[in-house]
Amino acid sequence: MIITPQHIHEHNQKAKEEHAASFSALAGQLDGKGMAVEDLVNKVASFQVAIPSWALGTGGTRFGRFPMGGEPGSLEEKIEDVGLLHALNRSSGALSLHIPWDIPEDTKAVKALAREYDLVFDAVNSNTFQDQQEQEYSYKFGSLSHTDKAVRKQAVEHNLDVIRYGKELGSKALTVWLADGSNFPGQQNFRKALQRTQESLEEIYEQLPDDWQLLIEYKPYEPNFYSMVIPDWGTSFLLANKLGENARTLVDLGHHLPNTNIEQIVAILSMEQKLGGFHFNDSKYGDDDLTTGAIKPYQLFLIFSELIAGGGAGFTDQIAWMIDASHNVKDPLEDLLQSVDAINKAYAKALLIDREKLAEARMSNDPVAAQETLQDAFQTDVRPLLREARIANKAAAAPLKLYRDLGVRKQLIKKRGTKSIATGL
Ligand code: PSV
Ligand code: MN
Ligand code: MN
Repeated sequence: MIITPQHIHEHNQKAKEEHAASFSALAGQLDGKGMAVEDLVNKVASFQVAIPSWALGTGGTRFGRFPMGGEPGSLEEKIEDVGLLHALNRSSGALSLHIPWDIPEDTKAVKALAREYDLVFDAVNSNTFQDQQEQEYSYKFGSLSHTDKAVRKQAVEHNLDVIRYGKELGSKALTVWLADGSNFPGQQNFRKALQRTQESLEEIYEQLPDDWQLLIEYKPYEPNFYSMVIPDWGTSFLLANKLGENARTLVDLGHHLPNTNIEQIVAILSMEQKLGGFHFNDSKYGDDDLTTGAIKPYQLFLIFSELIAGGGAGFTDQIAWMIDASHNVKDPLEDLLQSVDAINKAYAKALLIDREKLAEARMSNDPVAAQETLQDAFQTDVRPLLREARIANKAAAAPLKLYRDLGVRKQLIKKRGTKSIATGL
């Protein structure tokens, strides 16, 4: 065990005094505003974000990749890495698999190993955007939308296989992201491509277990640069509505054209009970997959504000939360710790919004008061609150610090070598 309860305990003992002072100052401030501090701590402490198996290695771009060593080479090692994160923050208790990058050979053993680290399996992801060696037909010109029925059938079958793996692991959702689309005007019949996609999704949906969700992810461009079959939330929402109650839209923060008002999309989807999943990351230009909260923390806060407004107390259990990021120059595990922290921060700050004041400001058409109300919450330093939640959960007061103090990456390199390569993009 790289991180033991003893490590956490010793680390927290050292942080105790400073933390007690900062938390009592914040608690006093919040209490004075009539907020139930204990309730806030409990909410933050129980919030869990899934870690994607493909974000545990160094990402890179199509120009190059600069691996840092100690990367997980097998599913078991990926579970170990997510276990490390969860031991440090107790907020990453789920793992999302991408098939066939992660084929569990012995699902029972894999499930048991995950249980040892207190992890469950979140949404399983299908992959019809790459050709696999043993596969009969190519996805070069699409998968679920392909003009050839045989290719569509192969892609449907793959999704059904993914559901089977997910069932054995205890997942409750299938995420479908399609790279299908076209690179040039005229190449594809938009209507027919969407119609065929819908029919293929219907075949998958028919086989979906009753207590599962089918999450439909959208993306405006890449890898196709003229059109994507599911380019936006409207198209995903349309498909989800046609399929039925258990089909929902998945919002990946990086899958929008610059300056899109994502919080408004979130508001509308959650109002319609069609927001099923989330892929957190941050971006400046496109699908940059940068650390969540690194570029636009205010946007993240506004998104959480809408989620809370729409979902009430139980909203955290109804949506599949996941990070979908890539790391070119950072240690992937450090990057993931930063992302989870930023997500918790945005969530905690959004919980601080004085909803009554905001409603009043809106009703009296007072944009100044509305902005002040949001800023009052956003400018609050919630770090002591997050720390308190972690300490209550027996996580590290400062996960990133403990990760570095223990030299986790060094230990992983020693165990796995400098040349290990993680599967995934
Ligand atoms: C596509 O850009 C995406 O966001 C989808 O969620 C894929 O499953 C994932 O990235 C693959 O890296
Ligand atoms: Mn994604
Ligand atoms: Mn993406």
